[in-house]
Amino acid sequence: MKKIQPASNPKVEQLKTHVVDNANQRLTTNDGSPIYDNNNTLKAGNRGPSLLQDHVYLDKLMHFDRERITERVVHARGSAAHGVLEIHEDITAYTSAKFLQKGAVTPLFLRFSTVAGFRGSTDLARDVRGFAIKFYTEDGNFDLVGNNIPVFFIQDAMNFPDLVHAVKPEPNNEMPQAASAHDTFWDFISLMPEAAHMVMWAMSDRAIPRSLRMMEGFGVHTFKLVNAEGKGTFVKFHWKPKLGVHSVAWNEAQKISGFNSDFHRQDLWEAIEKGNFPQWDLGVQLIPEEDELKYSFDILDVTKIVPEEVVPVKIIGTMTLNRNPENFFAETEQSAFDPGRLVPGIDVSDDPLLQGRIFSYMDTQNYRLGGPNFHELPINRSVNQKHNNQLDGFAKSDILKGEVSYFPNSKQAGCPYQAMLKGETGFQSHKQPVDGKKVRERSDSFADHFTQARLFFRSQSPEEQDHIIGAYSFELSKVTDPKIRERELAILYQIDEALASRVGENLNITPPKELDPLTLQFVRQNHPNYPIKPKKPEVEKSAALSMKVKEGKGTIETRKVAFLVENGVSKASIDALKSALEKEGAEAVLIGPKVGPLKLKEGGTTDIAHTYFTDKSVLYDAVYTPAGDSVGALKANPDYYEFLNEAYTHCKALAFAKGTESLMEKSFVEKDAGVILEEGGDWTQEFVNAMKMHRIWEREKARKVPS
Ligand code: HDD
Repeated sequence: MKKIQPASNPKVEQLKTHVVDNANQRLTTNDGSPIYDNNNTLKAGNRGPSLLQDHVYLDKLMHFDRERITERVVHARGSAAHGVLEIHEDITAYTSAKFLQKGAVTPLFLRFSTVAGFRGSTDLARDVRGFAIKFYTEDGNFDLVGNNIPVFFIQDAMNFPDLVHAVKPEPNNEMPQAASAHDTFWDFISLMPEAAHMVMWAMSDRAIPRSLRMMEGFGVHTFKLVNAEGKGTFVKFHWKPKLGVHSVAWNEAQKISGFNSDFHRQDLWEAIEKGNFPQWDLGVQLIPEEDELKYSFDILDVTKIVPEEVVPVKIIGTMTLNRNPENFFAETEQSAFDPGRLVPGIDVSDDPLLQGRIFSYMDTQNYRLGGPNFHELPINRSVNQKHNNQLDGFAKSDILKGEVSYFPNSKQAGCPYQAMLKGETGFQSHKQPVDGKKVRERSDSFADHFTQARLFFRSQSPEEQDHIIGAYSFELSKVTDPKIRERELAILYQIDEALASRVGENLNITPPKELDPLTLQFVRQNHPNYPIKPKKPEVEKSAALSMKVKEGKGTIETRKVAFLVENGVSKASIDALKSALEKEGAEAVLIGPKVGPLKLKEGGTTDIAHTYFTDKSVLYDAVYTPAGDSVGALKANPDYYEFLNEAYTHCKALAFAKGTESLMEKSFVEKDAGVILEEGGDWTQEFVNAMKMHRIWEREKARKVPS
């Protein structure tokens, strides 16, 4: 991975002016008065009652009592980092946006999130991941508030509060936390076939990423690029991770949630601290305005992708995350994203979900951050100084100079002036013709809910399909109302018969062949003539939708390999694999019986920071047993066997140094392509190659990976 030093940029410099460094400083009150004693309240006598005049205590407690703010109504759990976007292709023909011009380098802040859980919930929930980016461009902030899944559950913003109420913990008992596996979610979903496509993604391994650094990102909606002549081009934004797209198994995800619920947050933080800066390519799918109605699907319908085989993704730039926030609350928590933050050269399309979002985000930030001045918070400030006549409000920090705060004015020579008055461009909405009656209706071009869900399912490898079936079976088994299960199976039947019957088998239900009357009744509210014959799709399969690593394509950069050791382990045996892994950018982590020094066979000690008490195989990508006088202790260690067995079940690569093979006998590890023995040949390379495939999929026969 290319290690780029975090060069300074205008946003970094701006933030620096707000950073407070307490090193070598005296303690003060909030008003700067030096504090003499920070241990004792002011009392009438040292055993007497406290005094109300203790302004030092009042100052401290008044602030403490107000430390918490309202968490985000969705996407409350998040982790973020600073970075830059560099553009290396010329797309001036499509957009005048300055930050998308070849050679432009733009500072940005990216916040990843889960959707349903509260702020303190686990990172490994089965959920969509938010992928929200604020670009600090010279023309102001542009926010691309996307997800790691390219489609959405609903087509119209009117349904958003209902969707969120259905998936969040149920209102009577506030259960379950950060999980969609409950009645209300599936009740709603089984009445809304428009969600079928996105639910398929959410039931796939995409919803349990191995790392935030190994996820794709999508702008999701169709947006518009606008060039200097005012010509519009529809666009879909894609972020393609340099480390590939990878996930954990559901069984692992649930265990990781117990062993380290900050797994993704810590992984992102540590990668950046170590200089392993995560990178994504920025890709665009460009659709000429003339082609708006050309496809079998409607490009304004957010439940549809534009298959990459139909419109290729053109790579135009690279995003690098290269700096952790200085302070979680000030930056990550107070960051306020809004799809309505647009800059010249980019505009919204008529997608009714996108249109509805434009209101919701600004409104929620006003509430969550306590008033209309949230854009003056350091993390939200544009790098170009804003100039307008907006005044006052809670927590105003800009100090407007002079007596003029209105437009037009003559006292300040008409300033701040409108761009048009000086022949400058400024933000101009794309001049698209609009004609229509005011109606609350849904276009019938939005009525095909199953073709792309089928495309997704049929584009998956057999193992990925098994995981999807497992996920539906898990979630629907948690649903207590049998009618809801049946209603959902009727939807699955419309997508793919085999999918429906395999999930049905696990639930003891024969899938109904027709949609449930309640579901139909609901769909006909939007489409009175439903069912409407879908158009023939352009493609039946799309290779880009499968995450399975193509032979020879993988990388093991930043992957972590557990070296299982006990006293007496051989340093030479450790080093043999360690150096091979480090050459590939991976990391060897010794797991020993206790923290502190561990005796080496060759004499001397090595320091152990990770132990069998704290670290489990689910936190690692592969496992190695080095040789030495440690074999006896390993043989007697049940934690060692738990480690091996779990790594094996989760289809990870395992290596055994010469003399440790016998340890396999007491485990249920069986020799296969992913179990590498140190016996002649280039075993370290074989191990690296096995890891590059991410998982040893051949090992995964049905039910080998527990649900
Ligand atoms: Fe949303 C937050 C992504 C539809 C209303 N949304 C939020 C965040 C992400 C998304 C990544 C977290 C931003 C952050 O890190 O602070 N939302 C999406 C995507 C959608 C989508 C990709 C569909 C394509 N959202 C959507 C709709 C509405 C909202 C239709 C309402 C009409 N979303 C919100 C919100 C949130 C939010 C209530 C909660 C916290 C916040 O905005 O800042 O306004």
